Amino acid sequence: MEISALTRSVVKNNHAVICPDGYVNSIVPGWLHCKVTVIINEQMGARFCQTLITLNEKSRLTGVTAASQIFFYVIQGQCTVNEKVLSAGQYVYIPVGKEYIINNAAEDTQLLSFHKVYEELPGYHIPPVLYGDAATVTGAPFLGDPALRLQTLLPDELEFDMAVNIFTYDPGGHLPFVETHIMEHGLIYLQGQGVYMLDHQWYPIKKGDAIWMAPYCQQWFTAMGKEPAVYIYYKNVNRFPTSI
Ligand code: UGY
Ligand code: MN
Repeated sequence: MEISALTRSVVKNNHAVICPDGYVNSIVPGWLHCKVTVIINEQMGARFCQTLITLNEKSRLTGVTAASQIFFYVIQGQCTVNEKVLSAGQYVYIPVGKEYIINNAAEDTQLLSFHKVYEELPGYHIPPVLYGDAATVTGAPFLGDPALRLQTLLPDELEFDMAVNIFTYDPGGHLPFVETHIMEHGLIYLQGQGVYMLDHQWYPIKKGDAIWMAPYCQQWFTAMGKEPAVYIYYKNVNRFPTSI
């Protein structure tokens, strides 16, 4: 028998590993007939929010983005966002001040969301609503290593203050150095497995696991197994680094 007192999930001051075995659902006003797990948010010290939503034919998510922009990515299944059909690998970026309606979902559709308070930049416009498909985004070798490929889902433009990327590592591929940086991350594994080093602690990670990394949480990853490891991740970008 499995021992239910064990889990790989951990929540620390500067990072967290959240595995599906620990999920407890939240009720979110306006998001009806669906299961919502708030995986990362400001209660744990993060400056953004990451949720996982499981939808069915009856699900209906409505809202108006206020201070925060939202990025939705279809992990599996299919649904309609503002009457546009999105299936696995497709996504929508909804800037601040926009209405959204999500419905017509197939049973067991999984939707990932990243939410970040938008920081305007003088001289730049608020970005428009943007739809995309990861299948059409080329994976560029990461820092010259063809074993690591980075797909950048949002435009590399200063009006955006968040990036969402898909990172693919061939088995044995690894980050070329331990990253130590001000930017924060939230991620979820779409495929594969490997070992993540977070703040000098080592974690076995696999498909379905999510990770939060606070600013300056040191990070390194290597992929293991027979298939590439793939995660989709959030990063805050393009704004002045200090208020001092
Ligand atoms: O964009 C990044 O900082 C990325 N290389 N970090 C990561 O995957 N942990
Ligand atoms: Mn990083």
